[in-house]
Amino acid sequence: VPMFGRSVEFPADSLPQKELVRHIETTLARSLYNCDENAAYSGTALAFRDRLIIEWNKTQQRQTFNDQKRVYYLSLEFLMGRALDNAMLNVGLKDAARDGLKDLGFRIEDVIGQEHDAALGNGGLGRLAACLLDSMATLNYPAWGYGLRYRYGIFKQEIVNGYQMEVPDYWLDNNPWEFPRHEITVDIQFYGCVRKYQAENGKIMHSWEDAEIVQAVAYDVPIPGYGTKTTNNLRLWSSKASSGEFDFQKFNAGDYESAVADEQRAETISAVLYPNDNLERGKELRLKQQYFWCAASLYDIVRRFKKSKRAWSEFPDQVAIQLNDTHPTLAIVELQRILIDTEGLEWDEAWNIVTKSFGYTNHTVLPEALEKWSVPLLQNLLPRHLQIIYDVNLYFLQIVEKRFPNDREMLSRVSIIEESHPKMVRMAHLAIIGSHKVNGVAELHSDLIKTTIFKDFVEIYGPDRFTNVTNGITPRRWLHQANPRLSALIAEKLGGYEFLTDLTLLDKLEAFVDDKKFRTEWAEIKSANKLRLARYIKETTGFSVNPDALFDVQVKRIHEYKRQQLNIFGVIHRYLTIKAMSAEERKKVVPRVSIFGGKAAPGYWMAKTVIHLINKVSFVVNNDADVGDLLKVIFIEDYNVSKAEMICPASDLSEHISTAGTEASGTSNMKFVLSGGLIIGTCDGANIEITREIGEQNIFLFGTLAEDVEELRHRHVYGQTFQIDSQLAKVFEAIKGNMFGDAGDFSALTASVEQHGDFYLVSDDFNSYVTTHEMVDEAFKNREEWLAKSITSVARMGFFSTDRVINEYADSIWNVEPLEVGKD
Ligand code: 26V
Repeated sequence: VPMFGRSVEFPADSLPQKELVRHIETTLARSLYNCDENAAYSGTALAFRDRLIIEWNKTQQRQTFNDQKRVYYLSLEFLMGRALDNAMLNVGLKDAARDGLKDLGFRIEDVIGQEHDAALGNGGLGRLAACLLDSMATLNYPAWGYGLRYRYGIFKQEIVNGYQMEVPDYWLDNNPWEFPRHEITVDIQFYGCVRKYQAENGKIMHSWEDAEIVQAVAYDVPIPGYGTKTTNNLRLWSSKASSGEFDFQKFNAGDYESAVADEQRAETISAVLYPNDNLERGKELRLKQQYFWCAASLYDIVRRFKKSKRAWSEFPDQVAIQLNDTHPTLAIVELQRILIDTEGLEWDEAWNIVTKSFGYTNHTVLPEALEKWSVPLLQNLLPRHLQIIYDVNLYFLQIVEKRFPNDREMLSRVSIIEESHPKMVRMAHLAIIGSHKVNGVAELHSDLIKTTIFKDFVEIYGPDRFTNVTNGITPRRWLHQANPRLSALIAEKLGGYEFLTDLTLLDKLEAFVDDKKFRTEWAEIKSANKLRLARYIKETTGFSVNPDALFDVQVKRIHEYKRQQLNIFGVIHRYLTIKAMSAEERKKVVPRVSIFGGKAAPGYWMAKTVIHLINKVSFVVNNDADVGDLLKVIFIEDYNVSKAEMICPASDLSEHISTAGTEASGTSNMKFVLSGGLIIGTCDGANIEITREIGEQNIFLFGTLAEDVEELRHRHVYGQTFQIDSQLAKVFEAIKGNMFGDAGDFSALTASVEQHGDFYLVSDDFNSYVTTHEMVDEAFKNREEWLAKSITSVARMGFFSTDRVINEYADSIWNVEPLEVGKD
């Protein structure tokens, strides 16, 4: 089946092999005789990089020349994973590279496997940003990503004696995918004070003085689109000591030590990605990161706009800035500051430009994740910004007061400033007030923010400021790259790979659901993917798993709201049930492999305890010969993007079981279904829309509904007695009886349910969870039915492409048009 790609356009004498050999011999200065897999990787990457650069330059030239509205996606996280396979797919010529490498004695998969993941993100939010970049390039939108170039990405997880250990992820050496732009730098100010002065025209102005300066240096990463020449830019900022007068003087004065210390302090800003996901800690360094990156990006955006010599009023017609959560909210304040303090605009004129330019995406309703910065901290670090925030708040509250006279409660609820000790700046309020659109990431989530955390703002601004854009995933990485055989089988049936750029075409697969041969091929691909995972599990954990067993997977960040504890309690229940069975009964049991993976934030004790319990259960169950193949429990170390690419295609069932109303969307649910896995899930996030699309007969839903959560929680705390589910009580007895090692290690987990109000409703949902798993077993016994569900589900997943997502943002929030490269 012919692929998209551009191979036809390259002359035959410049095939990858020739180029990669040239790079190995000249760029890397290595002989082919001592070329190892790593050198083969570097040579291949450089060969493909050459192709990308040409189109990247062309794209940038054309976008500059055309000078139409651009999108700027500001995100503190871009969880890109590996780049080579993606570059091969988008440039074309992967087959030629495979042959060339084989000639040299390498398997292309092994060479691709040499690349270190670019892991500049925690989880869903960062990976979403990466999928959106892929779709923006594929759809030819003139778009830039802006982020931080962390020296250390998310830590590497090692499991030692069942405990998580964190190892630094130093990933920058020999990264062929980034281009340092030492000539593109921005001086960023911190601390100092504000001076008022009278300008020549008599106007009172403000200047920010005596600030410390840190330099931002741009590093660019090409983002190729698929089936197009568009190659967009991801600009990551790295911090460096500014080589100003100051340290020069120190140097000359012989104060070498302190000059070096200053340098290190500056470099610390972009040193490390904060590994918390959904937990705000209010650390000064994190605030520095945020401002450093916002200010550098804004300077860059404004500089580009000013080149076109347009009037400031045209800024929102040229620039759309999307805020990925509240992390970049200071960009709103920074633009206002530039416009009034440096460009001399009037407040109202400036503020009008600002609000028209920004859009804000909310990714969580968890109160502990909502960012707040203390006023004293801001006062010290960004004195001028704090003044502007107070002014924004003043004008905003005046408007609110007019609309809702005498409602002091309302004023204090919506104020940007929380009147606590110390006072706090509520970043979400600032983001809403400074943007023209606010969106959630799945229907339920977008409804929830309108009726709970942002309810007052709906009353103030009306419902039109709030909208929904349901998340998606890029089918290039999550179908074609991760599951090439499934992609090829689909292409064969559909007569081409057009579905990779129009995922709704998958619906044509439904015509083949009853096709016996097709079903067999479908099943064979799933088996092969499971076999590969089984081999990986054997290699990395030493445990043998039966590849014919039902593979039940939960991989995602470990968090109480995601309820891995519910899963492992369910596994223990299954273990106890099997142990109590007669030999005859055991014959009817569907063999299972329960697979877990995910990182806990280093300071999140409860999450670490969950990891510990999973590993202890794994040890006990897997070594229990009496249970054998009927149940195995696996914890996969260091779950990341490239492991997800191997794991998702190998699942029969995956778990998306958050307490209803807590998971904003979830995106791995989509990845699993798109690879033919079924899911067990709660009515939460995008599970609800997945159900609507694929049909409720094709998904295993269970548990409390979001609308009932609050009352149950209230009852747990204030009700007569708290009755724990009887089956769960047996699980707790086993834990307390030291079945999985010292029960004291896990007392926080059982106490959370029994004594601390079971906030996540583990006990309430336990029975329906277990019962639903029994239905899964029954369904799995009927192989043909199961396959029909699998195929039908994939066929109906067209909606969940980030291509659809990007078109929605472009139409309803950004108002930008695509621009094709290579066309006039
Ligand atoms: C928040 C914070 C708080 C401050 C410390 C560092 C930090 C780092 C990340 C976050 C983001 C939390 C929000 C988040 O990751 N949301 C996830 O977004 C996904 C994409 O929209 C969505 O699928 C998940 O359901 C949602 O949990």
